[in-house]
Amino acid sequence: MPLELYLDLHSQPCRSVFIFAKKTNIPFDFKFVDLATGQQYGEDFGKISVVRKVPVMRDGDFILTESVAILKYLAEKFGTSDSDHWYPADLQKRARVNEYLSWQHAAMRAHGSKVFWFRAIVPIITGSDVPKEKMDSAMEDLTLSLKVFEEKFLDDRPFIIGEKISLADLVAIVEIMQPVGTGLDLFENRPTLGAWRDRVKMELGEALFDEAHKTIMDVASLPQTFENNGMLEFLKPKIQKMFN
Ligand SMILES: N[C@@H](CCC(=O)N[C@@H](CS)C(=O)NCC(=O)O)C(=O)O
Repeated sequence: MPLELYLDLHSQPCRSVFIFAKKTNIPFDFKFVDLATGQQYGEDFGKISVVRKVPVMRDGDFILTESVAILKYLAEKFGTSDSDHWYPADLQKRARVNEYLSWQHAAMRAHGSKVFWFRAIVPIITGSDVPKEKMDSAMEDLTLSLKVFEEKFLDDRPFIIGEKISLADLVAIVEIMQPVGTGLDLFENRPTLGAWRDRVKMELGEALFDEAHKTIMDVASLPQTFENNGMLEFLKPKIQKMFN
């Protein structure tokens, strides 16, 4: 039985798992979980994961949540000497990958997601723009994360661990593309970041990169989807939490 991946490509962690499985030719069944219609709260998905978030992987009887754990599982299970660079056996290179994967949760992911929600989702749900001071503060946090990314994690290297792409670059690019999907050009005036994005895109292959990011580059269709599926009321408490 092929591996099952439960995904919605609006989600950054889902895109990293999707791209990795495709790029490394791991056979899998794509199980679509439509977040915009709340499918993650349905009975069927509840049997797969009580966490009710995507991505989820099922390999036979083994079910795994958390994108980073899934990526490492796939890299370790299907890894070959040719694909070692994704999650290197070398102690210090692997530690560098883990360093980025540990840092990003509360930095790049948290800050990029907040800007995405403030620009794309909150206005749909509340009917008005996020107050300027809140937006400015969210942008400041994201700017700082991007600065740390460029200065510490990239420095003058082509990729985070050096000459080769790794899981760290993959997890970074999908998070950075989330606010970009709202029309924010984060690469403008950031030549180091832009050149790295181009290298990552080339390594992954433009077609795969674009296939994975197509839905997030079309966030303009979300308001209608939310309205059609009665998600507006449901999402309001989430938004309130964000402002507290
Ligand atoms: N730390 C988790 C985060 C998973 C996560 O937050 N998934 C979001 C989409 S990006 C989700 O499924 N949200 C559904 C919800 O909260 O209702 C991972 O890396 O897999």
